[in-house]
Amino acid sequence: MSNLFEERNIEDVYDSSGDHTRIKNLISKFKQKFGEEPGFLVRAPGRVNLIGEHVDYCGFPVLPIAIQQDVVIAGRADPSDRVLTVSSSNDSFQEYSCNIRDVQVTEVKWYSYVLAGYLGIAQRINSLPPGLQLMVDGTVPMSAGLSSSSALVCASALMSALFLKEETLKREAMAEICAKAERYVGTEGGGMDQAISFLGVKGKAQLINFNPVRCETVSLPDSVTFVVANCMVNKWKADGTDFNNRVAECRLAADVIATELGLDWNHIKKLQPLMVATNMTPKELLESVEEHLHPGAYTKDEIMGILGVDDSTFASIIGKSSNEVFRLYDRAVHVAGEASRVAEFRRICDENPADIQGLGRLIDESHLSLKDKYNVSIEELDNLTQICRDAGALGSRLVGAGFGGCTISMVPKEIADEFISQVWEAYYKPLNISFEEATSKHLFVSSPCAGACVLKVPS
Ligand code: NG1
Repeated sequence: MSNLFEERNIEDVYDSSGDHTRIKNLISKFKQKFGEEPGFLVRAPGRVNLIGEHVDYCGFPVLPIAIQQDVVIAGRADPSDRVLTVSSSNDSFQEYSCNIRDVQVTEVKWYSYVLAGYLGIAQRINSLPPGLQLMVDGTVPMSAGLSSSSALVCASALMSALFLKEETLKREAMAEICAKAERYVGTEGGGMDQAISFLGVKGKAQLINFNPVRCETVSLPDSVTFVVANCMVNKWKADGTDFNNRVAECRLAADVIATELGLDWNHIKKLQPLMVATNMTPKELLESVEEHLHPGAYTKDEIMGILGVDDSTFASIIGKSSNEVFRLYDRAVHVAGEASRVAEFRRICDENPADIQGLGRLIDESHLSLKDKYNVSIEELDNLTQICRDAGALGSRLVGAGFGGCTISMVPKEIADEFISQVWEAYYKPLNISFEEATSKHLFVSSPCAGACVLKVPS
């Protein structure tokens, strides 16, 4: 993996001439607005997670790829050195500007993610980055489960680190800074998106472990390709509490099982550390979930009784959740099962890559569990995954947080074109979306790309 701060030629990063034109347009818009060329250009990609959904915040490994769609930020030092200006190449995004001493995230707006990246670096280095003039250009579909928000945070943090000349920061450290920083904006994510945005490798998937972040490169079978399809229902996750509720339920599940096993729940806040502390495998964790948690909902009083805590301690455990009842059993069954599926997926890729049917089965099982145990699917995602299976996908599932957004399907390479035609016919045509529009924005093959980098400003 290249040094994060080494400047790379646009031609070496992007294959398509469309992207070269896009970057040139960004530079000329930047010049129009700020009167000078940008000093730096940075890029951070979105991601598709192949398997391991809703397990990163429980501490379990995930298996994503970085994608071609990304956020590029052009930036130069603010002449007064006191002002941070965040603008977009897309005029429909409102510009934001403030004194650098007043940068804080108080609301969820598109630029809040840029502010979060800036603040993340400021906190880590214990020094404010200088005033900056920034212009953002993004191609990651928003609210689609492909991590447009994290791409913004990561690109902004990279730009801030560049201006502070903090060039010793490693990709792993940047991932951790950005995972923490994105929590200013509202969700309690586990760090997958920021990690793959910095640690993506061209042509490979990455098994990402947490605490601390570290990666193992995984080769995918040559005979398959991965196709992203958007169900066209947006989910703006920072607006709702659905996501944070799931995080709280997993935390409580770990605390209750730890207590039932005679451990101090205060020391075990996630399911993965619980598994490690008790020397269990993911399969044994599943057995433990079945033994120590009951199906159906837990009330707050019931959990407070088990843990022996008062209202205020309970409130501090559940953080940003607003739940009244907690489905600990179902959530923990999903997490333990999904953790096993990630391990099995990786094992097949390493030891028996011809078993593409086996990989497809794991992807389908993941979707079923996200639908029935984690309750993060919606009808449109279920229909679209079924259409994808009917069109020849070996496995298909929702990707990212769910509640809308995209699906990922694993498809034999030789039928990829036919697959895309059939999915368009069955899902997008009835929505009056033309084949050209669907395949340029909503339905596309996604190959693993490299992670974030600094781009050479073309002369
Ligand atoms: P997206 O798809 O970007 O909403 C979220 C979390 C991830 C992970 C997935 C579910 C953030 C920034 N991202 O992703 O960490 O938990 O859901 O696997 O909160």
